[in-house]
Amino acid sequence: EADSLAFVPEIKPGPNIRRVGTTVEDFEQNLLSNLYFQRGTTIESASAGDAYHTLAVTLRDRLVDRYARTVAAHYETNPRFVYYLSAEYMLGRQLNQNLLYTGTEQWTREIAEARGLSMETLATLDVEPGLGNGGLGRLAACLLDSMATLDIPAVGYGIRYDYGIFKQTFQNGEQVERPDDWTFYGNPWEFAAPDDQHVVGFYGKTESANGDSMAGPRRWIPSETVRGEPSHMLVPGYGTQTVNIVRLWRARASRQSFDLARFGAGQYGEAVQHIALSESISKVLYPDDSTELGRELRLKQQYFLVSCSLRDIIRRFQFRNRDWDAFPDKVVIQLNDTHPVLAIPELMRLLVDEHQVDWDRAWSITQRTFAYTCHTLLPEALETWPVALMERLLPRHMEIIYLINHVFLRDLDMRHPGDLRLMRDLSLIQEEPERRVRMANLAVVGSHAVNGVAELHSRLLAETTLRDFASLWPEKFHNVTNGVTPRRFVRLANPRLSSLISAHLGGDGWLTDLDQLAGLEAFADDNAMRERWRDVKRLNKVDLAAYAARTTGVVLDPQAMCDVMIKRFHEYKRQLLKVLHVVTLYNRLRDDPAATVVPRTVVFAGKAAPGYRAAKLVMKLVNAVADTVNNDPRVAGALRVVFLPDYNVTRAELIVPSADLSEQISLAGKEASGTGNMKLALNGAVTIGTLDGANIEIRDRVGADNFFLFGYNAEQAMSARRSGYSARSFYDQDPELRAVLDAISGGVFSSGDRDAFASVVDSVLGWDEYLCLGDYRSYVDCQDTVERAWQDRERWTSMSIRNTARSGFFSSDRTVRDYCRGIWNVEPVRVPEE
Ligand code: GPW
Repeated sequence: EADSLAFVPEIKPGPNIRRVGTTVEDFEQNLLSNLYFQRGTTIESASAGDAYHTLAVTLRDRLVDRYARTVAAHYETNPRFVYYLSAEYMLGRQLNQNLLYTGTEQWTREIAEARGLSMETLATLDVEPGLGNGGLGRLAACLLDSMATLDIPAVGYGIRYDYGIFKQTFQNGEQVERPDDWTFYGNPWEFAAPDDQHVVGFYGKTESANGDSMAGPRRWIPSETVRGEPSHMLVPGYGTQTVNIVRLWRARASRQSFDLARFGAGQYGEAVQHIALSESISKVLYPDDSTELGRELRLKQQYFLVSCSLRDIIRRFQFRNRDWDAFPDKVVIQLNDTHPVLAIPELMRLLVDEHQVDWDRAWSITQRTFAYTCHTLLPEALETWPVALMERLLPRHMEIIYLINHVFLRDLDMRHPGDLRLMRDLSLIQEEPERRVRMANLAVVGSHAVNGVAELHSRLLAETTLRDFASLWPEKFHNVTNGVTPRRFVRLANPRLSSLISAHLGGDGWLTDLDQLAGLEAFADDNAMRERWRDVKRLNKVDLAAYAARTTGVVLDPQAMCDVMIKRFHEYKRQLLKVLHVVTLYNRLRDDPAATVVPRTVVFAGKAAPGYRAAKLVMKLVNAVADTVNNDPRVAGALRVVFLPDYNVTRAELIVPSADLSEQISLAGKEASGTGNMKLALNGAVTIGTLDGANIEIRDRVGADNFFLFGYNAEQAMSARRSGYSARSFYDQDPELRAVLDAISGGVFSSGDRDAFASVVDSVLGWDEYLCLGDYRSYVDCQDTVERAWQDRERWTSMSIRNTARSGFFSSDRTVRDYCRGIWNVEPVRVPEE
């Protein structure tokens, strides 16, 4: 049994762990004591920031107590752990979550309000760590929440970026990015763990350590090193004692990096240059979502994450275990897309070169340890790295990848002799036009399980993108449909709806057993319930309207239908199709101001990758249309368009509860799953959507009557593209569509400037990968059906209730259970109260 301090993971269990009290008096005493000792101030001289910080660390103290017991239970049980590796986490604000999870919400409210501090002020001071781009990062956070809630021993590993996803502002309707210095005032939720640093190498050369085989052991002599310094945030489960952690690595220069001689010579910039260069690795999150941009620093980030995390995992393994063959029994590593796939050659390197495990045994351990989740079907999102870059940056890893490939292709040739096409397509190395490493192929070859994130996505992966792998190893391929945590996205985001649900279900058991929502079904046609359901929506819309007025000056009508499209801006998601619909409505109102239309508020929110010109121009068009529409008295009262800037988790929690209509209009076959679609349905929004991603499963469950379906299905979209899709013909044949495009290109939304949006119009009229015009008529007609449905208030409310009642499946608890049974083969470990 390893017992030296160096081997102790996190907290060592012991008899002297301090426990927090259980009464409101204890809690108040903890607050006062933390204010005094942590902030060095008294209640009389405390600022709002002092109060916030004190509350945060006091809640953290309560979680530490549970965490210590969790570590003790895990130590005792020595279970199989899930290690979730992800380049992104979108955790959202922590304060309200931790108040809820520690059951101290009411106490805090009383204590704060007695001193004239509102909970809203405290919440505003809580900063959201924006360490991700969109769905992939938020999914990681939902899975962490559900793993803790289900008592699954798990650690999330990621990068502690100094700057998270940029802050979005608008100038002249164009997105302007500002840095997100999220730790400017400090981060009370994290613990630094400087004793657990690891050294990470880059560049340099390899040499034989014993013999001359590439199968090792070999020595890698890096020419550059940085230190990875971890800190962790606590990840509590809801309604349980389990507290897991998410461990984030930060790059630090080695101690000798400051060049004192240069500083003495007055060369201040040069004196710190080396530090800045090393630390740039964790400086900033790449703001690109679902596109690959192939920058060297990005590859360094990926290896940095992987190298630190694997050493940490091995250290934790060795704390309780000796035999390498037991590694896969104690460790499963889930790869969140291809960003952390270098973990596969890295584990091989550590086993073969540093722990003297022979190649074949190491490979068996590696394959049994890893599982890979793919989150896309877009070819431009599949990562590949130039062989030349890999050889320079990670020479030993490149040797290992070659050897993995060699053995894999040799076995492939035994099963399919002489099939050169197959060899070329499945090789880990792409040859043309330049030699590159295919990270998805490496992931599939090195893992025992591969999964897509919705049924359609998993099917299309197996039929298209990964077809040959799926026929080679059918048993490797799984589907695990995504989910979202009901704690954050219903209970915390929508307290009014939560109370109403609990009142009708006789308690809040649904928060950890979301299928219980089915019990609402009985009230779907109940007049009193419908009345209260509408009241909740209306009050939520009043809150949203207040926020919109304060931040954008746009005045919203809480009686109007709230039609929301909130997600990253991407051509495949087709915000442009939504704009075409808005302009259609605008044209109809201008042509006939007496037309009876359903009053509608269209809410957009989302960021675009800073270099994604097409998406940014669509964004500018949204703002231009909003401006024109909102300032035209002829449509006042009927149509409002608002773009809420800086979409993030906090903003989602504000918008989702107010939504009546959820826009999920990606071209079928392009959106892997979607998770915003689930959050909105759970909060009683009715979806208008295509048969894409998880929309299909949502429609299957809520019922075709409670879902507005339009557009091509995935097969039709593929064959339309193959058989020469002609956007022109739609333009020629549909006068309403023609009027819309003519208005945009004629300068109606750009003060007469015909050039402003010419390229947007050209992109849908020419070769449009996303078939916007092909789906236009079907979409607009479907929106007309939506309006007729809205006019029957009672029927709409019943639809809304049924959407909530039938969406229990989309809890991330169910997702985690699916992973546990189908892929991880892990068991919960119960943490005792005392
Ligand atoms: F391209 N997703 C994302 F697959 O948010 F890597 N960022 C990404 O870079 C990728 C996927 C990647 C999203 C998918 O677009 C969305 O459909 C899915 O619901 C989400 O990942 C979680 O699985």
